Amino acid sequence: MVSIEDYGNFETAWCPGCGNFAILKSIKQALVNLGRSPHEVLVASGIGQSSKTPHYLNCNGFNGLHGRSLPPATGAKIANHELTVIAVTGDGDCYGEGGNHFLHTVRRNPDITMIVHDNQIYGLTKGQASPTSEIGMKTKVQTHGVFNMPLNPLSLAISLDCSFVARGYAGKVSHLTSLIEKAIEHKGLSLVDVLQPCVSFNKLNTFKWYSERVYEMDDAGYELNDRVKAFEKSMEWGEKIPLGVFYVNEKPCFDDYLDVLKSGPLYKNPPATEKVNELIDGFI
Ligand SMILES: Cc1ncc(C[n+]2csc(CCOP(=O)(O)OP(=O)(O)O)c2C)c(N)n1
Ligand code: SF4
Ligand SMILES: [Mg+2]
Repeated sequence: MVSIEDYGNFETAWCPGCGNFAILKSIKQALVNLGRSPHEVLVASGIGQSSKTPHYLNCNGFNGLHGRSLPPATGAKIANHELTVIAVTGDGDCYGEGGNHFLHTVRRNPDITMIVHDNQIYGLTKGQASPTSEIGMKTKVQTHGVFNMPLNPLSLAISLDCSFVARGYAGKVSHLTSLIEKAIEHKGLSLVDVLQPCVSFNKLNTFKWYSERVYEMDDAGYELNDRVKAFEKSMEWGEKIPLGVFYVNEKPCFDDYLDVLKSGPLYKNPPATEKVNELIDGFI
C-alpha cells in the first residue's frame, strides 16, 4: 500500500509559512488517496519557487525551462501514457512566460493535470508583478502600482474549452486535496489554479485576505458542462471568491487520437533503428 512517506520528506528552500507547503502536502495526499505509487507518477515543472516542487517529491521529476512545464509533460505522457503526469507551475511561469504553451496545450487536451501555484507575484525573483497581480499593487518594480489588467486564468481556460477547470486555496488542504484527486482522475487536461499566499513578497493577497473572501462551492449551481454559466461564475472575484470545480467537458484527449498508443506505451516499442539509419543515409 502507498503511504505519504513514500513520497519523501525533503528540506526545502521555501520561506517558513509559504503557501507552497500546503500544496505539496495536498499533491502527496491526493496521490496516496488514489493509490498511485511514486514510480507511476511524473511531476514536470518550469522555473520559480513553485517549480521547485519536483525536487521535493520522491517520484519521477523534470525541472526544465521557465514557462515550459507543459511541453515535457505532454511528451512524457505520449511516451508512456500509463504514467500519471502532473505539471506544476506558477502564475508567472504558466500564464506569463509560458502563456503560449498554456493556450495550445488546452487546445491539444493531453491527459495531464496542471497545478498552478497562483501567488499573484513572481516569488523566486523577489516580488515583481505577475500576470495575475491586482491593479494598484505596488512592488519594487511597479513603484506606482500595477496598471496592467490582471489575467483571469479560469475565464481564459473556460473560454478555450479546457476539459476540467477548478480553483483551490492553500489555506484549505483537504478541499484542495479532493480537487487534485478529481483533476488527476479526469481524462483530459485539468487545470487547478491554487490561490497560494507568498508571505515574503505579496503583502496584499495574504492568508488573511484570502481567508476572508474564499468560499467552497458545494455545488456550482449549474450543470458543470455549461460553458456560459461556468464562464460567468469564473468572473466572480472580489468580496467573494469561489473555490471548487467550475467546468468539466468530457471529450476525446490528445492520447486518444494517437493510434500508435493502442498497442501499448510507446516506450515499450523496439526502436526501428534500420529506418532511422535509412533516413540518415538519405542525407549522405
Ligand atoms: C526566460 C526567462 N525569463 C525570466 C526568468 C527569470 N525568472 C525566473 S522565475 C521567474 C518568475 C517566477 O514566477 P512564478 O512563475 O509566479 O513562480 P513563483 O516563484 O512565484 O512560484 C522569472 C521572471 C527566467 N528564469 N527565464
Ligand atoms: S518567496 Fe514567496 S512564494 Fe517563494 S518561498 Fe518565499 S513565501 Fe513562498
Ligand atoms: Mg508566482
